[in-house]
Amino acid sequence: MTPEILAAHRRKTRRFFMQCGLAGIIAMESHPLLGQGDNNNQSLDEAINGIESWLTRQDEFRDISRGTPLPHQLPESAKKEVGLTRATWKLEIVSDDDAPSRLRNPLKKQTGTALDFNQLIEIGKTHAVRFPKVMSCLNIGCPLGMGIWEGVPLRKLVWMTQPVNNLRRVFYNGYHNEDPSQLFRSSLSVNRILEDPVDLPPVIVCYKLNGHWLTSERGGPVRMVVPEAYGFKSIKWLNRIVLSNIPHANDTYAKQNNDLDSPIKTFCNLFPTNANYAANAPIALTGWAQVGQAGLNKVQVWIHPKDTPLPEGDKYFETAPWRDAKILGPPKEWGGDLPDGKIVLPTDGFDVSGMPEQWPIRLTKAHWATLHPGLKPGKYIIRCRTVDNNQHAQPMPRPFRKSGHAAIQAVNIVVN
Ligand SMILES: Nc1nc2c(c(=O)[nH]1)N[C@H]1C(S)=C(S)[C@@H](COP(=O)(O)O)O[C@H]1N2
Ligand SMILES: [Mo]
Repeated sequence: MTPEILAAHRRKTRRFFMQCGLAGIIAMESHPLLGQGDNNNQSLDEAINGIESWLTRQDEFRDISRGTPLPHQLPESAKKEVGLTRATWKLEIVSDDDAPSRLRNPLKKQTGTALDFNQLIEIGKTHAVRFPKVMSCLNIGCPLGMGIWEGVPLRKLVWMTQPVNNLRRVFYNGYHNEDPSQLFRSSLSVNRILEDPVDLPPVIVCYKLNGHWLTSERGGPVRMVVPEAYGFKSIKWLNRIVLSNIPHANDTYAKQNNDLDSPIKTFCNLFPTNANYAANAPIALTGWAQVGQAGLNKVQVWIHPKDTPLPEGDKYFETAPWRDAKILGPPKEWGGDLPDGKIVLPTDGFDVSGMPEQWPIRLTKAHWATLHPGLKPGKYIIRCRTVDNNQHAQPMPRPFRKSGHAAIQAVNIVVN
């Protein structure tokens, strides 16, 4: 690294570790910066400088929207009519006809008691919460975007209906062109809504992302956001919540063989690499890691000559000579088009000065970099993997494809 970049990185890293106390400083000193003794590598500097921002602008998320037409592409007049604007949005919270919960006060359009946007914002004035979360699709090997999501805990709205008994499951959907075949529904145990598991923020009815009103493409005016879950639980264009006595999940996503109860996994990828590298010159590599429920302890890289056999009987390459990469500290700028570039406080995981309480932050994204020693001419495969805070190396402890993508990535390169 050039002295300036190293200095800047040290400054921000020191500032960060001051917040963590002495243990953090020791951890940092004994965790040398990239490349052990090879701190003058321009290609590594360039790669690190080119890394995406930590937060994603709303319009730069990858979009997973269903519907014909896509609800966010309806003309403004149609959006107004169907309740997809802040001025016309209404949320119903009702009992399930087939497995009724007893509610003293269901919120219904018919009786004029459905919740509107102003009421939601009013509740938000005293009860809003914000937390960072990576939006990630169970079936896609790359996070869709990183945001700070803001909204009202769903339990506040559930309690407004004055439930009495027979309430075990809560399911919900968004606007779907009023066509039953387009319904995309998700569900939660009522217990997840009423009480948060240790360390997790509440499930929220969300109206802001990165400090701005939620855009139509991101599911605005209002979407559900479930902190620890894959994207399919975070229903967009939310307009109906059903309180039910069914004892099981009834998500639309179950129909495609997805495992509905899987929290997001820890796994990593490389940013696109060169196809060719010069022989005997260090190789700069960078990438991202999704920090799942079990946190992120390490990112590791292994470059294997293509014509050499892989370790036998070792499906997940546990015996391979993995090398630790460096997990980069908090960035100087958060990105994501935050108002004034600042984290709005309070936000879960950030202290009163707007600095992260821990790094990397669980259920978000982190970035990493490494300088791999130069190689002889030949064909190689680069692989990378995470190790979580329970010391499980990717794709363990939950390797099955349909509980969330976490396959070890393999990238071909040529050295000549
Ligand atoms: N109404 C509705 N909500 C939805 C979906 C959908 O198709 N319709 N897709 C879900 C899935 S599968 C994912 S991964 C996330 C993606 O969120 P994003 O489009 O904001 O990136 O939205 C979820 N919410
Ligand atoms: Mo998804």
